[in-house]
Amino acid sequence: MKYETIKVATEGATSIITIDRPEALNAISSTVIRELGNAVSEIELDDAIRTVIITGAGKAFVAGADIAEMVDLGAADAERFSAYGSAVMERMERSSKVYIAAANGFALGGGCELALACDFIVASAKAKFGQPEAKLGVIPGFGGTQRLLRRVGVGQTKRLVLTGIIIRADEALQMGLVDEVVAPEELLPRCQELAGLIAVNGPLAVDEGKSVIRNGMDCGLEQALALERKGFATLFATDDQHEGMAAFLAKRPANFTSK
Ligand code: CO8
Repeated sequence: MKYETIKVATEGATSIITIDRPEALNAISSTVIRELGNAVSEIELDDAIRTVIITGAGKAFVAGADIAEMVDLGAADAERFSAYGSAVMERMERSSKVYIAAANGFALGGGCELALACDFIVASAKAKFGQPEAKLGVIPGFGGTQRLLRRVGVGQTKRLVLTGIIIRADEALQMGLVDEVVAPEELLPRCQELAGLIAVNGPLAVDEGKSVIRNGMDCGLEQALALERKGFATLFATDDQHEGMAAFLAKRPANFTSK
């Protein structure tokens, strides 16, 4: 598919999506979110792709939703924009692919929310994070209040959302907003390395693990543990479980078939 505001490059089992509006610090316009949604759907259908790295062109990851487009939005249009964007983020979160945010620079507002919808956030030491929407008279609208809450707890979420402060990558790491901080030149290689570690594992196991963690987060411990038990047992009905264990015992690499 041809895109105007994003680039998609696939190499082996990894696709790299680059948000490509550097002149506007990769702000998420309605075109960006539509194209991102289309790319996510297209990638979902490709069984050969296991991981997706999302990054930004130039000095920013994504500096938020496009303020020039939002300034004159009415409430109904704002709700449509928010619902569409939230659905894209949910599709990533529920995807069988593993999404890695390679946060190369400013990840603000909708940009921070996009990173939060990924499974891992790896940040360049130069990256900056924040939810500055209150400075614009609004609140996050792509799931930020809720995903931040689940990642960093209520106190830090309020600190970010109510003050709108912008924090450095090392502080984001300390509070658990990001998972790793690396030197700028190491960002893509590290994300590709993580992608490689995932790609050799059983696809059904990775999918099940992601889904149990995602679904277990929103229920009580007992119910969450039941989800884990069910997922664990389900995998024993697959060829991949037998292949993974047989390969270990035979001291050879596993050849998973997703069956
Ligand atoms: N939207 C539109 N344009 C932007 C945005 C943005 N979010 N961010 C930067 N730009 C543009 C600037 O206007 C500027 O354009 P121009 O060159 O034409 O003047 C260009 O990008 C470069 O930006 P700056 O000159 O400002 O660059 P600096 O390095 O001086 O500053 C900052 C970088 C600090 C990142 C600064 O650009 C900034 O504060 N940007 C806005 C950050 C922000 O407030 N983001 C939150 C937006 S709201 C949001 O994301 C809500 C998400 C939920 C949506 C739900 C739907 C309703």
